[in-house]
Amino acid sequence: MIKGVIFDLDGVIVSTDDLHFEAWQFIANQEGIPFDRTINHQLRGVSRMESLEIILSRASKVYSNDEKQSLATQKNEFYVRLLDQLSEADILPGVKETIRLLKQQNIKIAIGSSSKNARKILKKIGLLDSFDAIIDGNDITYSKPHPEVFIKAGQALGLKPEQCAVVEDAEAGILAAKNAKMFAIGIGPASLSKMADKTLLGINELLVGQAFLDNK
Ligand code: G16
Ligand code: MG
Repeated sequence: MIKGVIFDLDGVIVSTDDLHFEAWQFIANQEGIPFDRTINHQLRGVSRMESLEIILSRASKVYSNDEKQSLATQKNEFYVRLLDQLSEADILPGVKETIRLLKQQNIKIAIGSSSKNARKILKKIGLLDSFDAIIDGNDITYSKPHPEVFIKAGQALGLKPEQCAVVEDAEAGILAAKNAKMFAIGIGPASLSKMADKTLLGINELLVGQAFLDNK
């Protein structure tokens, strides 16, 4: 029986993909490294430093750890400035209704995000106080597909893994949910995932017949 739903943030609650893209493109251009939306897609759900490594794998020069740290900081400063444009209007369709429905049914809800900017993003879109727990990039040592973020979110809700469902847009996140022994729901790009227990075209489908709740 599912008693809690853990939501990924970027790509599930709000789409910051384009903002990450713009910020990484600035770094890639500055360094003369090829970068496009296909490469950006590989960065979904992946931590900042791992994202940088993926981008630098196409560079002709070798970067020192200090240089990498500096690039990651520059990217984040650029990205955080872009986050200032976010508002409640950027909440993805169906999210607010889904939260309301789950609360009505006494289902606990949490955020399980790789982003160190998760609280800032939630504040900008007006959802900071909507969740029973928030576990983000500041709380974890290992990023998705490691299950740490979801295990900690489940614990913060006071629930066992089998009582939790995870909603994810990234393959790495679906794997993390399965590694946490939770029910994995893939939306958006992850709706193609073979590892997901259930796939939906959008979060609003969670409302339809409470599909996944009925299943468990
Ligand atoms: C998000 C994004 C990733 C990003 C990561 C780290 O994860 O999907 O593209 O690299 O956070 O973000 P930051 O640089 O803000 O710490 P999620 O798990 O919310 O999808
Ligand atoms: Mg995501």
